[in-house]
Amino acid sequence: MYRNFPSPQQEAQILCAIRRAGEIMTSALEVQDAVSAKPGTRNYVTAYDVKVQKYLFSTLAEIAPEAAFLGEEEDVHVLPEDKPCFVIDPIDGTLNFIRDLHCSCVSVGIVWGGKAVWGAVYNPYTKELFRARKGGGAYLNDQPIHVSELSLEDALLSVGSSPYIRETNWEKTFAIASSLFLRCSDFRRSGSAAYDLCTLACGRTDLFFELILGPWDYCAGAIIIEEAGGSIHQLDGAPLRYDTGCPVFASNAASHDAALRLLQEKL
Ligand code: LIP
Repeated sequence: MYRNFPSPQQEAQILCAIRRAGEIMTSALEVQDAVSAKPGTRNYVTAYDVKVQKYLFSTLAEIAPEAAFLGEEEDVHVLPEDKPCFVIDPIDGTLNFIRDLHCSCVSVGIVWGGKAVWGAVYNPYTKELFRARKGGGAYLNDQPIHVSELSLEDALLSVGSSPYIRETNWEKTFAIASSLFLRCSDFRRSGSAAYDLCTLACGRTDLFFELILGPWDYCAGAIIIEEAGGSIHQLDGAPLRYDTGCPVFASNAASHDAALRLLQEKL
């Protein structure tokens, strides 16, 4: 059922809308005057997060009226099982966006029957558009991408710090990061989980974990990693959930088992 959605025509229109959403981000003015707080520690949202989400919801509804929507900036998050659902983070890396760090992305995934079946992540600062369809491969700007073949000892680790609930997670986050850091080549913290998952999919990094993320953070990146030959699941090995947030571990094939063993020792 999912192989035919979105159709090639719909996909072209969706990707055009995602690029336009990126233009809304990069043309934003006075961002720091448009910031408000959300529940949690230093959890921010800007008027541009809301503007991009509204734009994508309305535009994609015209392109694919058969689909439902779940967006980070909604008050209530409901994932229907019986139809395709766009799962959207309008600006992933909001703090980076507020501080003009040029590492924020538009992330649009499609979940159908509880699985990610299509996804696109666009970094408008680097003009990098990552995309994948289940069974169709993964691409960066229409060029095929694949995870690296580096083992744990040569792996570059991306870490997510779950800052909004740092009080309950920081010790485990830093324990896992330290344990992996002592065995791999180094670690990075970009501030955008969606971008971290895509850099893993194209072989620039090799491992990623974050103790809690929303489905909008990882939905698109998950199908892109899977189609690029990598693996992504919860820290205990369970499949990702899209009806709620969950912990995320992603890897290339070569470093997966050794890294997961080290990580699970710290759970
Ligand atoms: C962010 C993620 C990041 C994570 C933050 C937040 P947001 O997404 O991309 O990796 O550490 O807690 O979830 O909130 O900027 O869309």
